[in-house]
Amino acid sequence: MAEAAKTVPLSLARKSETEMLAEARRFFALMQARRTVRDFSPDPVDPELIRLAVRTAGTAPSGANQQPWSFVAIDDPDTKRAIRLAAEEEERTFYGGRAGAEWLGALSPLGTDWQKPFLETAPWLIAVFAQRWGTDAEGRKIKHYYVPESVSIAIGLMIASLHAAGLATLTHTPSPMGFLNRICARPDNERPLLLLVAGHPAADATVPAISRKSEDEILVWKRAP
Ligand code: IYR
Repeated sequence: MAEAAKTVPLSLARKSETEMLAEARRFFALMQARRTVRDFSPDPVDPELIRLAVRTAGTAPSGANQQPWSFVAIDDPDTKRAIRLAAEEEERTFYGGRAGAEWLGALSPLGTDWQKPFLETAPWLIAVFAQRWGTDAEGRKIKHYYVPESVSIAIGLMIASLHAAGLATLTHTPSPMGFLNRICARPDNERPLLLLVAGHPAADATVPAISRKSEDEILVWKRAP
């Protein structure tokens, strides 16, 4: 058995009820305004915003605190082009039939197709990798726990950071996306989970007229009597 970690006092200042509600309402309003965007402006974005988003992602809780993630932040045009070409090749077969009629039907309200120009237009791509296992100081494999859950929470925080900064994002999941290991030179223990596209929206960007589920549809209370 490993020894229990030493402890330090928790630092979390208690807020008043009023302040708690105000903060939560403000954050809800901020996140309610987030939309997935597919039309990006080529305007540059300060790499510091990307760094802060990734550091925010790195604050996520993770299985056994193993922090099983890595992020590759790309604004190099040649790399973006290579990613676009590889993604479009997969997407062409996906939309050409591999997805099947049911999946393509579910996607049709989004108006997506095999073409992914945003992979070159947007200033930043962030490739997110999940570390299926780690290695200790002696190079031995360490099992990682709750990897997809941990990395997905991290991605959520990263999206919130970029959105709070006023940037548009797109969670892009070309499938399969093993090509990201090659292009980003990531080792075999890392599985690409998604590509986050980030930048300013194009001036004329539109988004699908779709809505979020209501509170009643997503929240079930079991209140104290
Ligand atoms: N990976 C494809 C298809 C796609 C699938 C789902 I589920 C979406 O919500 C959106 C797209 C693509 O990126 O076009």
